Amino acid sequence: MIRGKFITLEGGEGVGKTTNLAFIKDYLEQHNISVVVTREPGGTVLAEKIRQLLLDNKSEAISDQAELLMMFAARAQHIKHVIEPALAKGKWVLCDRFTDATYAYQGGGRNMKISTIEWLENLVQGALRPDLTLLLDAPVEIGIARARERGAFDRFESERVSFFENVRRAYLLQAELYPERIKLIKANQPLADVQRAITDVIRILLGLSSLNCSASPRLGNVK
Ligand code: T5A
Repeated sequence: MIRGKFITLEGGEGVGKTTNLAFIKDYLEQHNISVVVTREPGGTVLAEKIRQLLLDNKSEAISDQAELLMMFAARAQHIKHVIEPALAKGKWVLCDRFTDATYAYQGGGRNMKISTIEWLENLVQGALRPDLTLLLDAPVEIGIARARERGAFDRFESERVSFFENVRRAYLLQAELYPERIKLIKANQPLADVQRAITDVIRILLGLSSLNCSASPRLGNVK
């Protein structure tokens, strides 16, 4: 059995991860690939309960340490019960956020030590890393405006703009550190153009194209 591929979608609030996850799933299925779609925090019964606790903006104040550990507790369940079994069966796993979100939100947003995140990443994931990460990037105000249209904000969405600017910076730093894995997609363009850029990247992963794609990990002119 050939192990499946692990693809993650990342980016700030409202950049279009959920929208494009459905698009990628359809595209892969058209190429006869069996896909498991999942998300973080979440993906198992227990991890979804942890998600509810993390997103509830009426709960008691959650300390930064507790938030970080809850993210990795949910991730440990998710990897054991969903991600690893699917990959082992040859399925491709398409995940809405993964550990790059922890580097961005808890590292960049909450200013938690990167070495602590790395330690937890190694503990919980072992050698597991995504084969491909699509980082949807847009100016913070665009993502927040899109998310606002959906209604009430959750605990993260209620943060200040400076928090999201730090999150965005941390995501872009991740892309700079791992240019082979993380492909930057400009998300502040019409959806059809976003999806064309995504398709270019996925085609390379499928071995359908080796041409230079329109998405680029380079960080110039990201506005
Ligand atoms: N978190 C998560 C951490 O802090 N640490 C971690 O380790 C992890 C894993 C999870 C929260 O948890 C935090 C980060 C998050 O705050 P979430 O629901 O996964 O929350 O994340 P959100 O960003 O809140 O998800 P959203 O659903 O808000 O954003 P999406 O999925 O990026 O956006 P989407 O697809 O729902 O699109 C939003 C709107 O924009 C439109 C869509 O139609 C939709 O209406 N849209 C476009 N409009 C115009 N042009 C385009 N190109 C468009 N693309 C989408």
